[in-house]
Amino acid sequence: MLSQALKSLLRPDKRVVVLTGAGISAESGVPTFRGEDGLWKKFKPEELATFDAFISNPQLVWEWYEYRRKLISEVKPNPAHHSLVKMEDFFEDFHLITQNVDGLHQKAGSKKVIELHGNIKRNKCIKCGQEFEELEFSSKEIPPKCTCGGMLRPDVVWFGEMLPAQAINEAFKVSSLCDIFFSIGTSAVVYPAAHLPVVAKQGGAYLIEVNIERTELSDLADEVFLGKAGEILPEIAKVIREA
Ligand code: BV8
Ligand code: ZN
Repeated sequence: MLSQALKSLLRPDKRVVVLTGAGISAESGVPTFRGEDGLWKKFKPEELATFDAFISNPQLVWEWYEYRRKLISEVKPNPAHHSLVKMEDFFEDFHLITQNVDGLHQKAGSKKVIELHGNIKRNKCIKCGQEFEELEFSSKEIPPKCTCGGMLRPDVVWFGEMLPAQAINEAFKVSSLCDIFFSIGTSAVVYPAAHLPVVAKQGGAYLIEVNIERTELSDLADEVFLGKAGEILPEIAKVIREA
């Protein structure tokens, strides 16, 4: 299943970067954004995942995130997440960059996770910026209020908002320097995250895509594994273990 070229590359001294998207959490039961059962099916991104949408309809946006938080609290990491933990242990220089806000990589045991789009469990005050971990706030209002009186919002990156500078800068740096870049379960349409595999390729990395269908990135990839991340990644982890 793995090419000879890839097998010869999978050595501990290789610098490896992995970028994941909603597709890696699909087999855990978390709906993707653009897939058949996608989150956007019922709603449209511009209606919900933007600051303007929140200001014009805070209750609707807050309830949407509460619905997603509840769903995510009931799901577990799947074999794809667990395989990335094994890869993190195998490679001396390994970075996991995720667009997901579900925290499943950390739940699976990944130690170093670069969260480009924030984390759905955390909230922050739109006035003073104070961060609140899950369920720390007491007010029963929807959305809850901060002690300073400001409204709380999910601490995720909405469309049109800047990504956390430290996270995106580190992501570009490690992507430009790596030997192998895996793009897993992402439609590669959301920027600037979708630029990372391109930067890796420009830096001379071997680009691998794992997805159930071809994407805008597939033509640029050195290898495309069409199939479920939960089935393909354990295969790759097995080859690494036998290396
Ligand atoms: C920025 C957090 C600017 C919130 C998310 C026009 C108008 C407005 C904006 C733009 C525009 N054109 C470009 C932009 C920029 C915009 C953008 O890229 N828009 C796209 C849609 C065109 N980007 C931004 O706005 C970013 N900010 O650019 O700032 C700026 C610049 C300077 C100064 C100030 C501002 C912010 C982007 C972040 C948005 N937040 N999430 C939340 O979660 O609610 S994005 C959201 O999409 C998620 O994070 C998600 O991860 C991400 C990407 O989607 P995917 O992960 O790829 O998920 P998707 O469903 O699309 O695909 C799943 C894939 O998995 C599929 O390919 C499927 O085949 C595959 N799959 C399914 N099952 C499996 C599988 N693969 C393997 N195994 C399986 N089992
Ligand atoms: Zn506040």
